[in-house]
Amino acid sequence: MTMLFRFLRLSALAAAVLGPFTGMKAATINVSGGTTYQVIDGIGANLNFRGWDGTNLVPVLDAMLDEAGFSLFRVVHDLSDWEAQNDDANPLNMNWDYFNSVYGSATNEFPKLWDMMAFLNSRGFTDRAFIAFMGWGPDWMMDSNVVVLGKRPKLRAGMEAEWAETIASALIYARHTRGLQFNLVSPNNESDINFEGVRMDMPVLETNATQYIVAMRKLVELLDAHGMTNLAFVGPDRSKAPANVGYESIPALMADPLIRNRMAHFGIHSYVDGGGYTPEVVSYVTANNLGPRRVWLTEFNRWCETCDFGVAGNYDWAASAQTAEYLLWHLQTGASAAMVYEGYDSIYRHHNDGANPPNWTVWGFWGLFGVNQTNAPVLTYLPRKHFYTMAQVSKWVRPGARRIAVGGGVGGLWPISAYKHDALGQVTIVGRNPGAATPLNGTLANVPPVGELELYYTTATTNLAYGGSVPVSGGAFPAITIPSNSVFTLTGFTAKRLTNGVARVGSLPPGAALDHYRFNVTNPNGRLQFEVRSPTGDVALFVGKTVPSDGQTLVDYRSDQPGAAGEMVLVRPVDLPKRLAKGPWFLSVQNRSGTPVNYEVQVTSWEPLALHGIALASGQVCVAWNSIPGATYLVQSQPAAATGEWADVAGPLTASSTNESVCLPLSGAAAFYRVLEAPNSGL
Ligand SMILES: [Ca+2]
Ligand SMILES: [Ca+2]
Repeated sequence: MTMLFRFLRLSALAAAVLGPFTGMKAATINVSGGTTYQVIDGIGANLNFRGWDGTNLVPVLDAMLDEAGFSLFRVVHDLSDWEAQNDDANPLNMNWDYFNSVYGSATNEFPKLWDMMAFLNSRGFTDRAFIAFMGWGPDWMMDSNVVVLGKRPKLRAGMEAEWAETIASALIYARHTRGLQFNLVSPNNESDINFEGVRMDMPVLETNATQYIVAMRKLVELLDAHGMTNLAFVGPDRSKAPANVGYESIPALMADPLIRNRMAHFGIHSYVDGGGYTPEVVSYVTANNLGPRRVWLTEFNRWCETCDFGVAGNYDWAASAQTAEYLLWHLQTGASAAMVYEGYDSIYRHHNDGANPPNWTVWGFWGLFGVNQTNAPVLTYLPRKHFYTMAQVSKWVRPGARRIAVGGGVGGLWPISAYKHDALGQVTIVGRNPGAATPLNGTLANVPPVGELELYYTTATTNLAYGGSVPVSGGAFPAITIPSNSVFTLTGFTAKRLTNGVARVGSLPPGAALDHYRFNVTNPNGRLQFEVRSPTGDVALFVGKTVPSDGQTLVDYRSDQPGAAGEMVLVRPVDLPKRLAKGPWFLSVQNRSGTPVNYEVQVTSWEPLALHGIALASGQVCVAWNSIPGATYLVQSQPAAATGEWADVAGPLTASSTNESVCLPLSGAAAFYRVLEAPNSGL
């Protein structure tokens, strides 16, 4: 990120923040789903590839996915100088002997980038994680007449195709050689200034950003020539206030048909309050009919003066609440996505420590997760408070949600915004209460028919706490107290409640219609069985933690047998992508047939799998365990002189009762036996 222009817009901010205050009193709001604004594409974080060592960041990413519900990641690589010598004299010909050695070498850092993307792919992030390239290029590609702090930050005239070859070759390697899945790229970070990306000529008014446009055209042509026609851009990811410099080069990008067709969304950066610079760019995009492209904050946060330069920032409650306020402002002024800078503290090579001569490899301390000790042999990370304030928004404002109108008297609750998600059957109100505890009541119109609103809140002393619920009746909800000095979320789902072990009957109209059910998990150590039984046609079962699945983008687990077969999903504490944990879990049934379907649905909470008998009888050993009817099991054995090698000795077998056993011939003097449950075993 950059420190430029961060103090702009403060006057506008003051007016916007002060306006809604009418003194601390009860708030009565009217949420109107009949007035809709932008659709939400996702909320998430920037993730620096350099921190990846294969395991240390897994708990951090787990928390982002499970606790905060992050749905969009910008995976950052710096620098952009890896083509240290030109691969050959022709930028249209990729010398793969050379590039393979760069991208496949265990001694350089690229494997970290590929492995991290592979991990995100494995967690279902195939089109919701994209690479962003930061920092300057190799010396030979850069302008030797522009030297700043001993570096060459600017692309040399005529080297646009070479820059494009560098970037394109990495993306081609990622997809074709590593088999990584991604559909977006952020090719050049903050190319309007020194060091943050490869700086390119951009005249003052930016409507004629010649070098940048030429370079982007070359990139499109190279990607097309290598079959990457479906890889689209998020950009331009500029550093500056768009109102002053022509809306972040968007006019120039959109004036070029080749680039225009590849622009997926407009990426902008903002480290100021009041939504800056989101309203200007949203207005420009709307006024010029540039949809379906939407405005994405590819970087945002409250400003931290020292965080780029190896010095920790301020992570106290007021500062942490600001991260959520900024996020709410961006959403409230029309942004469709926002990725915080950044997920965890990490090392960059394009920032310097400000000393003379500068050190260009410094820790950045912007993280939602703070590194415990930078010189530890294995880095560990702990969540900072702004992880939780941001989660108040990201956990419940889901991809596909649409922002809707909030009217009435918000009292001191500000900023505040509301969303509806028809496919999930959800309505959400999220906001900040900077003052005293405030009773909030109101009306809901033209939103999914939820039976109640549940309150979750984060304060200086608690994180994502449950604050009780209020019923929704006749389109109105009675007062519920919003805790003082909090970031809060009121959310409701149309999902019907399920009781442990009690079946419910449902029916679905033809097509892809969805029914949602909710089950509250109280035993996180056991196993949860989600079932659809006796469907009269083809159905699919989706299971989601925290929020229901829309059947497409929010699927944690699925069972999709062909025809009129039952469906079953088992979730255990060790299962991925979402481990069994306390709190609301959702089961969604989708009609996959062309006719109405009736079915029975049930959730059963089981005790952990355990052997409860092992006995010798007439030359055999009999092993018994507590089983789940319909689940499949493997019995394994190894000799008493434990080798660590388990061999299958029975199964897979499908249990028909809650107490299965097998008897096996004895082999050797003694042996170990164990029983495994096939993960997510279906009927
Ligand atoms: Ca080259
Ligand atoms: Ca070449």
